[in-house]
Amino acid sequence: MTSREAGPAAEGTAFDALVIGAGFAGLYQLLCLRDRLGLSARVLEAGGGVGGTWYWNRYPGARCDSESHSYSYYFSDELLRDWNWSERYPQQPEILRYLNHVADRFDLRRDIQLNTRVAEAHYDSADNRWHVRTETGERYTATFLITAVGCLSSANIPDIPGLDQFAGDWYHTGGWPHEGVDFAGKRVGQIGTGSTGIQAVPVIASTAEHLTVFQRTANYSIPARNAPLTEEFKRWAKANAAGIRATMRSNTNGHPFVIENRSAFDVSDAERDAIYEAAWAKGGLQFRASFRDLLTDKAANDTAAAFLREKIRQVVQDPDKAGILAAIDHPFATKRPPIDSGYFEAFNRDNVSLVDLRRTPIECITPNGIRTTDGIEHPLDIIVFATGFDAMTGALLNIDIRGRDGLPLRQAWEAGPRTYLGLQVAGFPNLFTITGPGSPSVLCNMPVAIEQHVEWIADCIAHMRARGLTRIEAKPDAVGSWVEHVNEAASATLLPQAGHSWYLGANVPGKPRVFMPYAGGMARYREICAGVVARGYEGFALERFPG
Ligand code: NA7
Repeated sequence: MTSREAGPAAEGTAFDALVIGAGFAGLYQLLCLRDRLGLSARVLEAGGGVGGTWYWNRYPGARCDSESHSYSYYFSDELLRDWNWSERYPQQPEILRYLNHVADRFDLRRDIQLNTRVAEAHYDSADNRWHVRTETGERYTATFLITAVGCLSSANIPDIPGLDQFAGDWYHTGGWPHEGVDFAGKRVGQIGTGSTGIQAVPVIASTAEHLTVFQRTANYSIPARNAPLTEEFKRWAKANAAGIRATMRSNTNGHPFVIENRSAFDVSDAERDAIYEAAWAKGGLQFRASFRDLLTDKAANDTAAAFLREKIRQVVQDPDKAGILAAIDHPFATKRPPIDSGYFEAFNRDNVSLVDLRRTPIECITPNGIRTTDGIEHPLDIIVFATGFDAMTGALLNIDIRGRDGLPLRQAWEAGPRTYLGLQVAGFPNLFTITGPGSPSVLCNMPVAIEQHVEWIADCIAHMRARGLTRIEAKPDAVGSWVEHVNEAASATLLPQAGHSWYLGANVPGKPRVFMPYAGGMARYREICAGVVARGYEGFALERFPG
């Protein structure tokens, strides 16, 4: 901790608001509450620095999949003018520098307490306050409790027998050592081929003696075509910030591109191929914007899937490896679509091998490596778990959050998360969950989703204070209708067809299978939230306490 950040406050200090987490969401929430509303607010952050996801995820190749000029706050024109991104897709250290710059520029650090993990947060209806205890025993209270804990922050480390016997070192990508890991001369095994694993493979392969990739589910990936930003592009992005902001706020996924308004079947086979070739050459997530129906019509999706499988076969020279990598079992983009910098090409290296866990699952970890069910022991010095996260609910449920009458959030969500707008949970007054389950969050460019939630929450609190109201709580029937709507929105797409995706919670054994993010699109969601406000916070009970 540097001296610039806040130390622990006096025992029992009463704040207007406590915010958990100092990533994109927590930083901006603090700014809104403190500087725009004049509240006493404090951020409690488990990490030793600000940055959230970007503080923890320092694995080799860690990079954002959103283009840098869109992976930015858009609330401040001055901030947009000041900051210069260097690459099309920013690397983790650059994003961390950006978030530190934001913390300094807006003088946020004095209200951020680092190295402070929240252990419990209990609502007491007798005083209408949240009573928060940290792992180190400090106690604070607040009228409003706002979670800014991120959607992908609770590591999923699979329970593979024998891990405790492993004689080498092992790491999860989401908790990477700050001093880095030296792979030189090492035999490395990587489990997991999601967005993270796909970024890590080429970088680890370039320094390790040998890399063995353990693939359970084959994945599509589009080349990122990352490159330094030209001066011309930087000038254009600054000059057109208002237009970029408008595009990001008016489309489905919060990215700075528009989804084409044509069906994959409005064009001939040759035209479609040419469109995919151009999108492949351009690179990035925009590939899925080639046609409007890729996520709603299986036949349309099949055309993209076939194109991408063929690309894998063209790139990967060894037909066995190519076959394993191209054996993808779900429609394109129904799991989070990765983008890469040389992923498939890495399998052409002599020092990279591939194990198909569908054919030969992992049996156990031995002191010397990983043994698969064919009896082969793959000798390893280092195991990298690129195995993802207990997404969207894990970080919330890791805190002992209790609402009215001591109801644990874990119990309220036993059958899966139930929220109103992803913002509030019935029975948990004055608790706001930024990018919570039931909001677009991970289906959107995150800073866009975060800014909308943070501003909605700040406006809501301002509305309450202006009227002397001190308690807001989602009504159970509003939660019921919203959960139904979230399910309908998912069912209108192909997204639920990837039966083992983390969108569904299917990557964590025992987790209820519920499609968690709102698939109705960010623009539509923004309108719904605005409509709720226009109708006097429809679906919420607002009260003055004591009454
Ligand atoms: P993901 O997308 O959840 O990927 C995790 C990968 O790890 C995926 O390939 C999993 O296979 C694999 N996995 C998980 N558990 C196991 C076990 N027990 N055995 C073998 N393989 C396993 O996480 P990422 O970190 O890549 O990406 C998370 C998000 O961060 C990403 O989508 C971006 O939004 C940023 P599976 O597919 O479950 O068969």
